Amino acid sequence: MSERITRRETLKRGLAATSLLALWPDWNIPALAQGDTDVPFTDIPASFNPKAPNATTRILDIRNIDGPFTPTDQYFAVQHFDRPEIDGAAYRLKLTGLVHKPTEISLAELRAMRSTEMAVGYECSGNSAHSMQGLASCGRFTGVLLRNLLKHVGVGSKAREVVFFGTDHGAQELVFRKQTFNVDQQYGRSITLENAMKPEPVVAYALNGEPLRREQGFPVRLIMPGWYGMANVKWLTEIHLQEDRYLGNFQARWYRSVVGVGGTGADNDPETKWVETEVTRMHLKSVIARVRKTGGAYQIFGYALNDGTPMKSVEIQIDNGPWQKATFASTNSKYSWKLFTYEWDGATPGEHTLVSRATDVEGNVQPVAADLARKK
Ligand SMILES: Nc1nc2c(c(=O)[nH]1)N[C@H]1C(S)=C(S)[C@@H](COP(=O)(O)O)O[C@H]1N2
Ligand SMILES: [Mo]
Repeated sequence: MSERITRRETLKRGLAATSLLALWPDWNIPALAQGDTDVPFTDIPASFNPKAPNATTRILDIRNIDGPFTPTDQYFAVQHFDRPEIDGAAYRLKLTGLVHKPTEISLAELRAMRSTEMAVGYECSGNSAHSMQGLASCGRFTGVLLRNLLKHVGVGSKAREVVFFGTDHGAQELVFRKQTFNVDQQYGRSITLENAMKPEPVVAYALNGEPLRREQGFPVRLIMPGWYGMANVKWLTEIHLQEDRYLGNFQARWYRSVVGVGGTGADNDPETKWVETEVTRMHLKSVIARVRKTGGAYQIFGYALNDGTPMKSVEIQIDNGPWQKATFASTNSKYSWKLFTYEWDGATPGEHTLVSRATDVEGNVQPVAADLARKK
């Protein structure tokens, strides 16, 4: 079940104007105050039921987003194996490999180090219309900057690669040159030492001011602002520095994608070159989460994500009309998700198609449906 890079679906969202709704004037007002109603979407997959997640996945119902940070008990949760239960008192984070002094750090010691707080939004690279774009959240994470931890133990001169191991593991079939091996795989991901020393990565122990919950990686996880979710290793047990590239399953085989460059992207177009890529930083994406009505006023609301490059705009297109600029929430920050609203004047009864499109200051534009034909 390798995950593929997220495609942005054209958000065909129908508005049935027979419903009664209300506007959304302020973050502090709870969702669906008396008289408020959300306009029903007509494109919700029949299989979608956020109230009945399976044991290993929690989907955020994005229609209920009511502030910059996802409440801890709604925060989306994804992992490949069983969620380990770790004793916080006995926990030690191991720093091993090409470090000056291999070190074990307790949770208390980690909490006593200089801490950093960061608003970070991210999505699973498999987030799509199938999960109603609910494999995404935004939280306020507290922890220690990875580079401070690395400086604390001393980085060996040959170290090039920083590997993060989760406690979780499980049996997986590994097919190599047509031979099948049964291996016990541990969740592991690596980044270059250069990326590790950047000022963003956080070894986090709290979300929204509370200790991480079990499903969020208690007691300690990595947070890589601007990256897809797979980079944020939960139940972090070891940080290992090495010279060679790390080739674990979740680094070297999964989280890969094939992208068509040039041409039309049609399978038989010789102009299109197919390139294998690695899933790393988030691509520009915006999602319409709901349409809510107050009196006669309709408000479109959604979130956008990217790699942290300042976002220039999110635009909304209604029924193939002109692109109109949405307004960013003042609470947005560099690595948070970017919430936006658009006041929709003149909504008429019947079904409508709403599309959103994000653009960053470097001129990158979220692809539209036609561009996505080139991604496989
Ligand atoms: N240890 C460990 N960390 C993990 C995973 C995992 O299976 N094991 N899954 C990753 C994936 S694919 C995603 S999308 C994010 C989800 O983070 P969340 O559950 O806090 O939302 O965790 C990542 N970290
Ligand atoms: Mo993921």
